[in-house]
Amino acid sequence: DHDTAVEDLRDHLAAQLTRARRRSTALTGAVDDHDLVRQHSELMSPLVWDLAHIGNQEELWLVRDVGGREPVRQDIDELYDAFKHARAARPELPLLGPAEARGYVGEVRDKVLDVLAASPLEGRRLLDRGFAFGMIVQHEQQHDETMLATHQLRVGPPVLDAPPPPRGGPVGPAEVLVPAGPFTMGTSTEAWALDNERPAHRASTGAFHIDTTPVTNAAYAEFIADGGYRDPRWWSEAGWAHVRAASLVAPRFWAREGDRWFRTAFGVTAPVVPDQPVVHVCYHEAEAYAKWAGKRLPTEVEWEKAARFDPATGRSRRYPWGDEEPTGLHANLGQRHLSPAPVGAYPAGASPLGVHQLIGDVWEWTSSDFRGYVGFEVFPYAEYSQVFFGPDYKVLRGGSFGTDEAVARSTFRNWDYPIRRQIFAGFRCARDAEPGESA
Ligand code: AVJ
Ligand code: FE
Repeated sequence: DHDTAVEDLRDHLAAQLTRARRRSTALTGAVDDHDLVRQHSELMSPLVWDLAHIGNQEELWLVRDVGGREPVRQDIDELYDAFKHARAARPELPLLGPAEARGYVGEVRDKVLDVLAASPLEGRRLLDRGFAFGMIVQHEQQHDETMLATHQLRVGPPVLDAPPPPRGGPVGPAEVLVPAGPFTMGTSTEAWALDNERPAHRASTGAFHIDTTPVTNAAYAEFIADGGYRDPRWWSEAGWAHVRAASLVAPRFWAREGDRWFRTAFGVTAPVVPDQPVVHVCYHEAEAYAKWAGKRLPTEVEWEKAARFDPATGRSRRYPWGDEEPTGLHANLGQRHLSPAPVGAYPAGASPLGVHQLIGDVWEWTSSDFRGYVGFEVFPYAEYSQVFFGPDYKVLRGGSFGTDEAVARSTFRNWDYPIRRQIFAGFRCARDAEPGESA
């Protein structure tokens, strides 16, 4: 009945908050105080900023707005407003120190669990199906992935640990044909979908082929060996300008020794694994590879159709494999492993058309700019999505090994500048079907 359903939702929300906090605690507890306050890269905040910012967002939305309680630390709002200070400037701010930051997030969390226990979880849109709590869970998990990227940029002995990913397996043909026609894109019913995923709407594509797997290290190394980084034919004008200005010769964290490539990940240097998806490439590199391969990147619409459309029923699924939540058999998510898994490692996660590893492993660059869908409405704040709409950002889809399952829906949209490589981004290719070619 209704009361039981509300109690179940409350338990679920508390469990998700606790799970996110366990991860934040592990990521910030793995290093000493010096490493917490240090800036490991101009592109990233000090880890201690992320930690207190997680607490501050939680305070703003759940303690003050939803709970209507007195502020815990109104005096620090400005320090942890991401729009007030660029990441590069954050180490110079009078931030909370490591012990203070831990105390602060703990105090906020205690109040939030109190607010949750008393909340009717209905009555205003922000509370509907626990949205505000879900938004804060996702906010924390997204910053946890950002902190994982900071760990990847950190220099020093390894501090994070995880079992290796499962072995690869057969994946069938290299590409599949997705039929032309409309499908339902986006969602109006996913409880925790963020504003930019809404509303559900009909979108259409022509017939296209899409790779059944992300592009592997082995395939990408062929592009390098073929002189891809030195040949302007493969690059857009902006891409060619960038590859020269930044002296790019290989994915970030790759180094050559003789004729072999090595890769450093989380403090461990090892030979590049041929059948793992390539990771830490920017949009320009993805686009150049695709052109070299005689293909192109998928649009965002094509990516979502490949990930959700079930030709047998005409329905859009929640995930490529169906409507059930991800498990460790479906996808490489949640920092369960510290690298992408070899292609074919998740046969249970394949789509109806046989496309593998759309969810998890690596974020996938699409050729689309980040824009609101027709019918987009800001909810609950413009600084989550709307202020980023426009031609400056490219959309990435699917989530990485560092993305939590609370975030990695097949409608979820990520975005970044086309030059960025510190995120866990790779790609897969697509191409138009020949005229007359049909499934
Ligand atoms: C959706 C990953 C681009 O980290 O900038 C975190 C998520 N928004 N805090 C980001 C986010 C506000 C966002 N991305
Ligand atoms: Fe944030």
